[in-house]
Amino acid sequence: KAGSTGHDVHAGTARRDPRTAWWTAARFGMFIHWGLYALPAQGEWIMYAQKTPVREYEKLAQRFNPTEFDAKAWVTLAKEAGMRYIVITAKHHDGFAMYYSKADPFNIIDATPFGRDPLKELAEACEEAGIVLCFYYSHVIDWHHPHALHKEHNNTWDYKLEEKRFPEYFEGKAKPQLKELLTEYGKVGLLWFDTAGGLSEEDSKDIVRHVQSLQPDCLINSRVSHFMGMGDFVSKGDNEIGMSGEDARPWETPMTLNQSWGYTTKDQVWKTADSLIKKLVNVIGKGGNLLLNVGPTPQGTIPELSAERLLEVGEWTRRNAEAIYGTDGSPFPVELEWGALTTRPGRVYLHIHNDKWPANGLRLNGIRNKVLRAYCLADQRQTGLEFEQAYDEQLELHTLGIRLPSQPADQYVSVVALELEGE
Ligand code: H79
Repeated sequence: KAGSTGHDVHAGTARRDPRTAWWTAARFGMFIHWGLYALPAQGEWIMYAQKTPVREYEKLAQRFNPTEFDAKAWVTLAKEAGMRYIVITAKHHDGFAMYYSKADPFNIIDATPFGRDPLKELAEACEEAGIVLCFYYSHVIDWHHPHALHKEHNNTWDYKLEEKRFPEYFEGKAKPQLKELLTEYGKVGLLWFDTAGGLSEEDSKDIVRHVQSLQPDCLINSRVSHFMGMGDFVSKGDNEIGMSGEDARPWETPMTLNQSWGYTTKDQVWKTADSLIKKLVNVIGKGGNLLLNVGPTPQGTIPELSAERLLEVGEWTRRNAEAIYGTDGSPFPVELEWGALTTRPGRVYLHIHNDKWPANGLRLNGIRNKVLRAYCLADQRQTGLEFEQAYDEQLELHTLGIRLPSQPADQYVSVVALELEGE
């Protein structure tokens, strides 16, 4: 790597940071939005949207009994999809803890008939499967707590804004609950904070110090604070795919499978496996991670339409693992009209969209290294593809032309691997 462009520096820096190395190598994670809001099945904002009184919303807990919850099944699905970490809502904006919290009785053990701690069970299943467990925690918005105070989205139907004393929430609930999550569930890969609107710089720094004092290696996402540069990695906007090299820190795209996060029966607009795979290679080709969401049912299962898509994505990630995990994004600061590109030392992977298959061959300029071999990753015999390298004196450009098979070798996106001389 020349290290001469901002992007090269970015990719290299991301990989060199030992704290974030596991996360950038993982590339693909499962986001899980699960809570009491699964019961009304209209997404995780229902309490706010309907201004449901706290005493009313609490009644959902009495009916929340996800007896079909099977942590192993969820972890197996994530693993089969090719996901290497899980981020689950320990507490979303409704303030309900999906684990046994001694800091607040509004939690799954004290308030529901279920009698089990799903985060404990997930921690065990993840440990066994080699998946990194991470927690989403809504640190500013909490519609259940009388003193939570956000810039915009507060419970103003039960509580008066002018009577709120934020420290009573921050010190009395948020920080103690974070301590529980960081001390009772083993090693936590990262904490995913959301919507910090109104959180002071002082409180932002305080919560980062709090996390780091309990688990120094636990990563924190940028949404912990609206103050610039906080957090170990950048969470882009929901469903937003970032450009490479625009931030010095590693980044991710949080993405939905349909158009919702929490379980809903209303939204049935599902991304296809085809488009999910293209979004995955688009993100990793730009050097980012994809955090792809499922919204489990009140029974504790992952909706069939989600699971079947993830399994199809998993067939593809299994065949193309070499071009995904531990790779860097493209060093070329341009959009590639045929797809995306990832690299690792001595290798380049061309992720070619099948519907843009260049039947006449593919040209790629700018690779200085000698190409030793080219083949389709999905071709188990690794049949060599013909290619031609040259140097165009006039354009001062290293050119490469690869003759591709007439038909794509894989489903949806076909990867061509190039073996290079040197790194
Ligand atoms: O957890 C998911 C969302 O619930 C959370 N972030 C993702 C990962 C989120 N918190 N705040 N926001 C998203 C932005 C708020 C958007 C809103 Fe709306 C627009 C609130 C009210 C109007 C979206 C549409 C939510 C309710 C209606």
